[in-house]
Amino acid sequence: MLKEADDYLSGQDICEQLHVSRTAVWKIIKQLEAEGYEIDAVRNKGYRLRMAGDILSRAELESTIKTEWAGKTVVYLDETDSTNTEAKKAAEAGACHGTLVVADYQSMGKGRRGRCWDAPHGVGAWMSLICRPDVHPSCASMLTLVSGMAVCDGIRAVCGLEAQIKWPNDIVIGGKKVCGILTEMSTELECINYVVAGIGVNVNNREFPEEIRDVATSLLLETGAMVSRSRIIAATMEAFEAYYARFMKYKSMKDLMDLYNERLANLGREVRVLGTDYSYEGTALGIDEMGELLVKTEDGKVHHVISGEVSVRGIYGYV
Ligand code: BT5
Repeated sequence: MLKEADDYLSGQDICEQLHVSRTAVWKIIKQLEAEGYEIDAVRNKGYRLRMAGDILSRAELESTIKTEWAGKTVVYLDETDSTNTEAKKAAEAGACHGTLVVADYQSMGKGRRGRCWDAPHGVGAWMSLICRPDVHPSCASMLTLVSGMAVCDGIRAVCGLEAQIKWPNDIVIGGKKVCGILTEMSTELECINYVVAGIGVNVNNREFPEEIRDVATSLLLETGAMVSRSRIIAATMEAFEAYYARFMKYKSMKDLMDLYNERLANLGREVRVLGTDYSYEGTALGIDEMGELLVKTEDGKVHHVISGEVSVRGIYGYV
């Protein structure tokens, strides 16, 4: 209510709308202040939210995320090993489609193939969205691409930064990684039980561990100002919901392919495709309807690269 009010909101109005006592309102105001909100309380006028800063809590997220289903139910944790692990547990226990697990800190953030994700306290949007799509398991990897588009748009909407996608699972700004995505799923025969789309956005990181200093960046480092994590999460959920609907229409990237390719950092670039026992170089032409990356080699042949089986590196740098 405070967020939506332009001016002071009287204690009486709050009490009447929420059907609670003045003392209950006062207690909640104190609790919000303890979480970091700055609230002016003036006699005969009421309460006014002065600054929300970069607060992450369940109440903050639920009041910022304005979607139909994506992130409508939030599980917020101050600390966890990995939001993906937590989301998988919640999904096993029956959490509904659209449940979002968010943590302020991850002690064992996961990257792909057992790699680690650096997820320090208070600076990142570390989140995992549970989806229960009625698609064949072979289509699930495309949700990584859908998530990538959503993060890209979320960053653009909140910060106005030209974020791009490095196929299949990184978001980059100026050639540096600002976000990584790890999609995991549980299947049964030909059906998907659930998919967990794990998204880690570096929002207010001022520094990185030495190993990734040259390749990583954050929204704070790129804009020079603090960015609200809840707004990034909300904008990502909004974009995800819209793109997900378009993905589900054809159960493929058919309707999203062109928009994806517009955001593709690799487009037209020389890349090296690394398989387990082979590698080749070529030009990245964009993705096809199934989300595979098309790479044209010198002999004119177009290869369809499937995510998960290979890695794609830029020949002249990270992208
Ligand atoms: C990824 O793996 O990029 C997927 C990262 C997914 C993280 C999210 S956070 C919420 C959810 N919960 C989880 O436990 N995970 C997801 P990959 O493509 O394998 O890249 C991992 C590599 O990125 C590492 O080996 C480092 O080189 C680099 N890296 C690690 N932390 C980073 C960071 N904070 N920013 C940029 N690069 C990082």
